[in-house]
Amino acid sequence: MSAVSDGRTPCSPVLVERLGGVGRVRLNRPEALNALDLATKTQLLAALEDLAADQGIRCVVLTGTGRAFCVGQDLREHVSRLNEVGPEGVLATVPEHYNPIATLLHTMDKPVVAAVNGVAAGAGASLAFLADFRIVTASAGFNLAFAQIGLSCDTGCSWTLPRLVGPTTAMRLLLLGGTISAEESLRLGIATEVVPDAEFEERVHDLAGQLAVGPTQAYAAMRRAVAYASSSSLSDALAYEAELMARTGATEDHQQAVDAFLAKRPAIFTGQRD
Ligand code: LHQ
Repeated sequence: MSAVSDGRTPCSPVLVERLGGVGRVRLNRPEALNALDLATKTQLLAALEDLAADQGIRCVVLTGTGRAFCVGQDLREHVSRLNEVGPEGVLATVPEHYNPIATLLHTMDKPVVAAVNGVAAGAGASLAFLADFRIVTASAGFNLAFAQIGLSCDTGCSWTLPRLVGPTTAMRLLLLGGTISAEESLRLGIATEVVPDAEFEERVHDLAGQLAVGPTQAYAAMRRAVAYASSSSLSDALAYEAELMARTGATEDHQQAVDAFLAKRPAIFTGQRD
């Protein structure tokens, strides 16, 4: 496990671990429920940039230390910054930090797993919504906390949440707030899986390991195709699918996988760009 800065700082707010093709980013301010202060946002963005660019990393896991996944913006820092620089200065963190973090999580060319180890609130919930999988421990929950502090929503949740749960439920969750349980998040389509607390780490490890030996280029293309199709016509989506099929059809992974299929042996994917 290494900190983003020098690999040795024990109290770094963001820890990064690379193991077997899995890059795990751990928000590490348990005393503040992994609230996002400036250092945490800066290091989270840097960690995601590193992992996105690292061809040896074929799956990214985002999780938290302690009893929370992430409770969004650090409101203590927010209030003191409001007093120092006013709303315009403090809200610049949205385009400066939250938006690039959201964009990276959504566009990196590898699968992203949110390992929701505890409560996810505000922008913390939004981060989880950007992942391909939300593995949620049974005692966790989600809270769209923005309205309770008189703010609109951010970090992409106006885009992700209605796509996950539909517009009616998205508006209920945003306007009324409150914590929804892991089980309700599963029923609503937010959680991919809810796992008993004792089995959570192992399930995340197994899933990330499975994704990290998968067809990374095909996974990347699927992420792009689904994102593109969500705001395009059918004919444009078909054209983009054709382009991506041509690209993935030219990979070594595809060639060896169809050979393996015909030879009735398991495929071994390298995930490399050809
Ligand atoms: C916190 C926080 C927190 C600091 C709990 N900060 N300390 C973008 C741009 C710029 C500005 C603003 O925002 C954004 C995006 C956003 O993310 S806005 C949304 C910010 N997040 C929230 O509003 C969530 C606030 N927290 C809560 O509603 C609750 O704490 C939840 C539902 C997450 C958990 O409830 P409990 O399990 O009952 O825990 P608690 O409320 O007792 O909190 C424990 C401690 O953590 C407590 O401190 P204390 O010193 O009393 O032990 C809280 O003050 C602190 N804490 N969230 N975001």
